[in-house]
Amino acid sequence: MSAEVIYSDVKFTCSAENQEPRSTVSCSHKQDDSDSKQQKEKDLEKHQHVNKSSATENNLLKADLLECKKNLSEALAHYKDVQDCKACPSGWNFHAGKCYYFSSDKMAWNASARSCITMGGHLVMIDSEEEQKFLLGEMSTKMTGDDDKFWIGLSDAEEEGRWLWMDKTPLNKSVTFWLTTERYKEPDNWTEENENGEDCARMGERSTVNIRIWYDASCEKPLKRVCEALAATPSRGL
Ligand SMILES: [Ca+2]
Ligand SMILES: [Ca+2]
Ligand SMILES: [Ca+2]
Repeated sequence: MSAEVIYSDVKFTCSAENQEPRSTVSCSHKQDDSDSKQQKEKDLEKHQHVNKSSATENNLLKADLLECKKNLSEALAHYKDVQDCKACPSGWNFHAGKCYYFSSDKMAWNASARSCITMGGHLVMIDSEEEQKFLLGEMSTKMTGDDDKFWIGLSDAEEEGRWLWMDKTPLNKSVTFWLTTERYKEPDNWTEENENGEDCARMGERSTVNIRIWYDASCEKPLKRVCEALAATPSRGL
């Protein structure tokens, strides 16, 4: 009687009369086990080495990731600080790194200049067409009458015809916006209203797109004013 055993892809016959096949298989199998064990030890050693390298690499990656997370958290916190930072005091308008205050009360030019300084700024000094256009846009919503204009920080009180900004910088003739029409040619130092003439500059005009709307006027006239100041900047750069 014989039995047939199938073991994986090895097929052999067990028989009482003939033990040879089993013995051969058995010996051969023992030899295989020894080789296999050595190979397995080598593989294990190699695997452990690879595992060790991988662990080191993983630790480095983990450290990098933690550093990235820390930097990202700091950047986000700083971004929030910048967003929360109020660049201008309440009641002032922010524009291009500056703060502007458009008053609703009226004062003579000297009192206006002092008031701006008390508030931490100065009467506005206009050094570009862009700034002039910004001011006009803001003023157009704040003027209630044709003569409702704003003092700016420009005066020729020290020497007639020599216009100086608040910081004593001479007026740049390539950046001036005096009203010039067929009827008016400012500055005209008009003396009919005040015999001392007109030594202070005001600006503004309702319902106009003309950006040339500076006038010289008597410094005693009570008018609104525009103050300018540097905007606050965050203490750290992004
Ligand atoms: Ca300015
Ligand atoms: Ca004058
Ligand atoms: Ca005038």
